[in-house]
Amino acid sequence: MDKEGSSHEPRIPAGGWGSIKEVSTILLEEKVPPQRAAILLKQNKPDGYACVSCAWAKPAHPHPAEFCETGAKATAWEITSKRIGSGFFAKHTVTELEGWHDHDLEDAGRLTVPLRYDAASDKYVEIAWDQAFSEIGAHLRKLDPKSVVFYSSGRASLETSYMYQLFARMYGNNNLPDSSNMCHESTSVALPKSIGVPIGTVVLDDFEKTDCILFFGQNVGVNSPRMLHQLQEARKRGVPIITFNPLRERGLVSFTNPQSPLEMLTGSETRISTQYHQLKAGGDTAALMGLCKAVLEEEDAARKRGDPPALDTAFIEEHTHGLGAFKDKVQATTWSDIEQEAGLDRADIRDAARVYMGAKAVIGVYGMGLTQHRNGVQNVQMLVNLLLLRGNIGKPGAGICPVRGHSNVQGQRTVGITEKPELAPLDKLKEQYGFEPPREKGLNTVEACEGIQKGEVKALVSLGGNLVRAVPDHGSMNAAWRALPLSVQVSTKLNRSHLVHGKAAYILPCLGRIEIDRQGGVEQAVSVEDSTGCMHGSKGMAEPAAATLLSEPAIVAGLAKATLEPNPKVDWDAWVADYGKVRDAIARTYPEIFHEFNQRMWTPGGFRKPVAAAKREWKTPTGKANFTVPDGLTVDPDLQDGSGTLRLFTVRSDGQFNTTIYSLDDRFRGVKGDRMVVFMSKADMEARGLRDGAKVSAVTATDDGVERRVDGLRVMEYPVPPGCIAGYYPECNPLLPLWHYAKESYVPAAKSIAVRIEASA
Ligand SMILES: Nc1nc2c(c(=O)[nH]1)N[C@H]1C(S)=C(S)[C@@H](COP(=O)(O)OP(=O)(O)OC[C@H]3O[C@@H](n4cnc5c(=O)[nH]c(N)nc54)[C@H](O)[C@@H]3O)O[C@H]1N2
Ligand SMILES: Nc1nc2c(c(=O)[nH]1)N[C@H]1C(S)=C(S)[C@@H](COP(=O)(O)OP(=O)(O)OC[C@H]3O[C@@H](n4cnc5c(=O)[nH]c(N)nc54)[C@H](O)[C@@H]3O)O[C@H]1N2
Ligand SMILES: [Mo]
Repeated sequence: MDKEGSSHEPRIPAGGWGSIKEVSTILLEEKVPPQRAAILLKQNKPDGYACVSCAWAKPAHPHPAEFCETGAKATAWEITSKRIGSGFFAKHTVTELEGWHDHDLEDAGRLTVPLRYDAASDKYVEIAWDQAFSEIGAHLRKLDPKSVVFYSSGRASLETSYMYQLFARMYGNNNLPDSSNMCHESTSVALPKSIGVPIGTVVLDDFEKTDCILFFGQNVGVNSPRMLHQLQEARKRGVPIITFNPLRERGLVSFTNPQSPLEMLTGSETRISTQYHQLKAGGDTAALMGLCKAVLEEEDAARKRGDPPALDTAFIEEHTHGLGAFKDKVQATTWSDIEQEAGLDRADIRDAARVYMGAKAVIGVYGMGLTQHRNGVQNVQMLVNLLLLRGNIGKPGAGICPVRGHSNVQGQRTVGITEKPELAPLDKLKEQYGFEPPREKGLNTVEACEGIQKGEVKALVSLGGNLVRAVPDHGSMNAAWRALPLSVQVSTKLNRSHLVHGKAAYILPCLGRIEIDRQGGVEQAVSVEDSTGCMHGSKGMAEPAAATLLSEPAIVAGLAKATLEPNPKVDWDAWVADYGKVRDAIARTYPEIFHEFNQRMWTPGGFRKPVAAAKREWKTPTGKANFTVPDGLTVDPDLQDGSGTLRLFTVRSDGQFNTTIYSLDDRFRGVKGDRMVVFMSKADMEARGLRDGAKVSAVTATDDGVERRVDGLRVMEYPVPPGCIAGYYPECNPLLPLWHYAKESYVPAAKSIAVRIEASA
């Protein structure tokens, strides 16, 4: 375990001076004047705006500056002084823009006017808002509702999202895929079966009470840096943090708090992980099986010795179901199989188990390292199994903590953005709005892509995001996308999805959440849900990028009015004039969660939605928390280990937010000016006769007759387990087959792609 260093791995802690430098650089590059930059002090404050970056919890008693490097970059990116209007589009054809790098597209500036694609000139041309709405509405009215997809990326507010799902359902489908389908859907499928809720059970307070934290496949220093405050405080109390991750991620190694003058001056850093296990990508079910095996072995040994049990027997008896079958599976699994699949020694797994058993309250944190695998659902359920063995769900300081991505991705599901009709309150919508909601299952993201490939999907409306770049299989998807009869993008910045567009294509530019949203002269507020199920109000603070922009609620209402027959029970205009009325409507649909929404939305720290499992109430068919028996350790039928195949997992850097590339550097991994890299172990380089810096191609190792390759990758020697390599998302997405997704949840298995490496000629 804990193998230090290679030629490239920087020794810097997360946070620290590097973080401050990064923030000032991006503010300068985006030409954000100091008085505008000052609004950063209102980020994630009870009277401020909710950061547009990640979904991590917002404390009731925030730090003086409750923002991180990542959040400050996202803010600078949105409140940039750069603008693109009709002049920009008159200058550049779409074909020319296609040759631009993703970074340069978004860096051109904020979109300011509604645009329609003009095939004759191959350019986007300005169009009036009313005309855009009426043309799109006329097009949608002609289509079979089943052939239209309403995608959303997880940033739009609760108010916008509620209006959007209602629009889709009144139009006639449940085709409401979202970014969560590529992200934590494995969580949303796994947890209800195991513990009867689709979300995590911990709140911030639990981090103050815990005495052990397990970390599986989540890169806190880059993707949710504000959480480092909780981890640093826990470490100061001596709480062990045990990490399972194939890469040694700097933010999981050490942290210097940029908000502590003393730490900054003395250069002192907190060691974050007390144990760091570099398991094989896809080895988590095996590692978790090993942890459970060590606990169950200790239980037997303790019984023989007459010592207190290693299991929480009272909890298991009263609250769980299925331990017997799970135990049989654990016993039937050999240590040598576990070692082989996890790529870890049993002694190291036992070390981790010993610390786990020594703790009274344990939190299990995880991210994409568990969910984006063929067995992503099982990975999550195995973590639950481990926690259940010692009663670590539903008591202070303990629980399961999926770290969500987009700032309101969890909230969108809460207010009805889902393709699964059983998760939406259809009867309630019927009663409230007097229409017959569609009952048929809608398309998720993978199914929407399949539909686009087959030509069955005729229109794609996107509320944010950059779907064409976020999905797998760019080679075939890009071509299929261009055959779509209609694409409509509600966006803040220019991206690939505007260029790889449908035959009729519209870009509808919107206000961002950081901007002041005035309706009839009155400033409006919106709300979002964080990773811990807490709802927060958010008030824009910056002047809008352009007077021509509309808010997201106004755009959704504009589309709905132009598409749907009038319904006396849905007054879209009244909702746009006063978002408080949308919140009243949400409260009527979901009274248990959102009662007195308008009064409670400014509660410091947010108001929490009820999470039954956190109170040890189990809304599962057995009425208990369920142990789940895994199918087996073999990670993935699509991975053909051996014969020179490597497992590629795709990761993010601190220089990006998903497909938004702020910079080509990755300061935590020592990459400068180029994201076309592949991180490889010394052993795998030697086996292939590759030098550091060698140029290679990656080719997907599948036998479906499709060639998937990415050329021009530079090899970087890095401490990653032999047999596994890492590359960047989205650059490596052409290698990911669309059919390579998690069973049950359909999350593309972006963390385990079988590839071969070929030296470039
Ligand atoms: N700065 C920044 N912040 C972000 C984002 C961003 O792009 N940039 N994106 C946002 C979004 S939408 C999301 S979903 C989250 C994503 O945040 P994370 O969940 O942290 O996602 P990733 O960076 O994709 O990968 C997570 C970690 O999993 C590890 N890993 C890879 N394969 C495996 C495996 O098989 N097992 C284990 N145990 N670990 C593995 C990788 O080494 C990496 O450290 O972040 C959000 N926040
Ligand atoms: N290989 C691989 N693929 C992956 C992943 C991976 O780890 N590996 N991760 C997956 C995950 S977890 C996710 S969540 C998806 C992300 O997929 P998406 O959510 O679809 O993509 P983003 O890159 O977040 O979208 C960026 C665009 O959103 C628009 N935007 C920004 N702010 C706003 C706003 O306030 N309103 C509106 N309307 N638009 C706005 C801008 O135009 C910007 O260009 O990608 C998935 N794809
Ligand atoms: Mo995500």
